[in-house]
Amino acid sequence: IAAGFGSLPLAAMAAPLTIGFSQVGAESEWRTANTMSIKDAAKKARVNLKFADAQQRQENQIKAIRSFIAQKVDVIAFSPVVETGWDTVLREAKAAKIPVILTDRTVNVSDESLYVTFIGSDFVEEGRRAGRWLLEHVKKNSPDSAVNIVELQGTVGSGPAIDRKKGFEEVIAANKKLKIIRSQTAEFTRSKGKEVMEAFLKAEGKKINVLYAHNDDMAIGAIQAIEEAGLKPGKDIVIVSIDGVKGAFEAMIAGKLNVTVECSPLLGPQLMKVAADVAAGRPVPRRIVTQEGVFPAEVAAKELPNRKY
Ligand code: GYE
Repeated sequence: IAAGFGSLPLAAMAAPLTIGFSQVGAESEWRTANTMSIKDAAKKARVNLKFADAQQRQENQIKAIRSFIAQKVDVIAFSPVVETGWDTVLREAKAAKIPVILTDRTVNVSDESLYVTFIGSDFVEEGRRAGRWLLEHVKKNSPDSAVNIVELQGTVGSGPAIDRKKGFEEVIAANKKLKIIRSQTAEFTRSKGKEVMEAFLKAEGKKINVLYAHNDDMAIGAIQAIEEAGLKPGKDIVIVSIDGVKGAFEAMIAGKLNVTVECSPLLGPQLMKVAADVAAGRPVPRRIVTQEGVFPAEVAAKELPNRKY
């Protein structure tokens, strides 16, 4: 028989790739954009996507992964809500010979062969970028005063919360006048961001000079709390956050947020490409890092029309 289309085995022609994807939840604007990116890219790549929302609970993610194994999907992808506690279920996937791709967040496992690759941002570097912006801002605006910082952390035990704290602390250590006076989780959500900021304001009041929020949604929630306390966000309290979602650009244009460090959620197209490579047995890099920038309030109006999330 002549080589070519006619000689392809039926399975290779007919069967689209099936990917089981376990998403963290719908906690932030970032997450919504990430989910859309994955669903859109799957459609474009004609991938059969089985999508499960874990509502921020690890046990739901473990259940979803087990169900993907039972359904014999070609590839499992997931964004792990926390870093630890994945060894058992990932060993089950490995035993079933289903490759696992991590997107957005990574895991802490004893056996590195439990996943093929991790596509996502460098969260320590994002924390450093936030810290560097603040050091510069302090140098220009108030080089001689003490700077009291409050910090809203992301989900306890999650990669971005751990790493964004670490990178920021590492950089601000260069100036002893900068001090984190309160730090608490607000679970990456607006409502918690508002609630925890209210508590910070009650405890520390006008002592607070800076808010560092691990994501824009918590910063946006905190902005409401600051306004309700009769203070001016972006002025009385300088606000630094991470993600770069549209809501942050709007807050910057309104003068209520000072800077956002970009973290791109648009991981769908890369995931589809890597999943196809993995399923075909082609080698893929162990780590795929997202490219990102830093956007201060001065450029917000010019940049907003270019934003895709
Ligand atoms: O920054 C936050 C989201 O894992 C990078 O999760 C992601 C983070 C993002 O809820 O907004």
